[in-house]
Amino acid sequence: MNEVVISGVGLWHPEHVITNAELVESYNAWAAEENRRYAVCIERGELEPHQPSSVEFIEKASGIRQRYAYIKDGILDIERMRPAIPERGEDELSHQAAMALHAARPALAAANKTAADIDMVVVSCAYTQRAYPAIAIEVQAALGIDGFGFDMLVACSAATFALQRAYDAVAAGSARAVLVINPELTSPQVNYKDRDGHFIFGDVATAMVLERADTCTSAHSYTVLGTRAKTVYSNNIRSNFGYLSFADDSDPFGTDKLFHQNGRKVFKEVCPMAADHLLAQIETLGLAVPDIRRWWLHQANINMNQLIVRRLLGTEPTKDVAPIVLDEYANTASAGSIIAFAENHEDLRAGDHGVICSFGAGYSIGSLVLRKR
Ligand code: CO8
Repeated sequence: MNEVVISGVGLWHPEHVITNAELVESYNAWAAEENRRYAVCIERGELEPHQPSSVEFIEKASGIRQRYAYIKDGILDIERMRPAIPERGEDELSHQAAMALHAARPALAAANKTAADIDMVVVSCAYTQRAYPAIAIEVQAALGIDGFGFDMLVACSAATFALQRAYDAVAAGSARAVLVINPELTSPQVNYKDRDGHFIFGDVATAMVLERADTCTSAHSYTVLGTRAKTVYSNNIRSNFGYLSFADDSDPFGTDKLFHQNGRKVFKEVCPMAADHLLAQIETLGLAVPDIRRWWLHQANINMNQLIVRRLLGTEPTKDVAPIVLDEYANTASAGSIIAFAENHEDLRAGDHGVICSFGAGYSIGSLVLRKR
């Protein structure tokens, strides 16, 4: 088996920012309008009035202060409450491929690689904007890569699961180098009329290059010591969006077709699963918690990350040991742990260990243990 390294990472975020204050102002205006419209039903007790959202709750419950939006237009408009993303023609670059390219190019540059070095492209994220042709093949063509590409969907673990497919391919020799890209365009799936979830997600794109250690010329590279994936079926995080809507006579734009969750249950069930998974993963490799210099964890909720790190370390987590990017980016589905890595890896010294880990819908947990070279 070949020794496999992560040799480059790329991160791109859209220019548009939505603060908690903007989001809350818009939601509360919409809620007040709905309460006015249905005042008679509310008066008769037939409907519950919408309660206001609050900036304080969002920051305390999630750690999120703002998020990036690929297209901001429409999201805060109470007559619309969803981004107004113009449709592109079949002869134009798709939105998600455009996002993917923004992250792929810096990842290739960081790895000192060109299109000619890459054999496999994986676009892996929570949603792809179409079924086929794969976004990965569109990106492959745009970059001029001769090889193959495919899309993968594993919700919040899309990035880590794709990195594991890349690791397997390079280790086995079926690809010399792999480009894994996560164009997380989450805003079209957010229900901005749902007080419990309107603040959770942001848009971003991340990318990584994996290759054989003997071809690596990057300034910062990490040997992948091991990978681990786990899934356990749960309905607690769900989106029913899909192609059957055309045939099953359900409302293709119904709220069940958007992201919805039982956040409390997710919190309670996923935290212990993730902590146990991480412990088992490092122990398999002969490592203990004090051997891990940095934990690049999934970014869904700051309280969740603190609980997991406290359970692992037995002490209060610091941002140096477990960086948090939620405040700036919000939950970016599978890209969160990769953003944490992208912004916090160059200071590691040769021999330092780190762990990338995702957890979320499915349920799914994916991890990679790395050693700086
Ligand atoms: N403003 C003010 N008050 C609010 C608001 C709000 N916006 N929302 C809820 N409240 C109120 C509630 O009504 C409740 O009031 P009461 O106590 O009177 O009933 C009170 O605040 C507390 O509510 P919760 O118990 O729901 O609050 P929590 O502290 O649990 O926080 C969270 C809610 C932030 C949702 C938290 O439960 C959480 O983050 N859980 C983990 C969830 C998680 O990690 N999910 C993973 C989702 S991501 C994923 O898997 C990928 C999916 C694919 C991507 C999708 C892209 C769109």
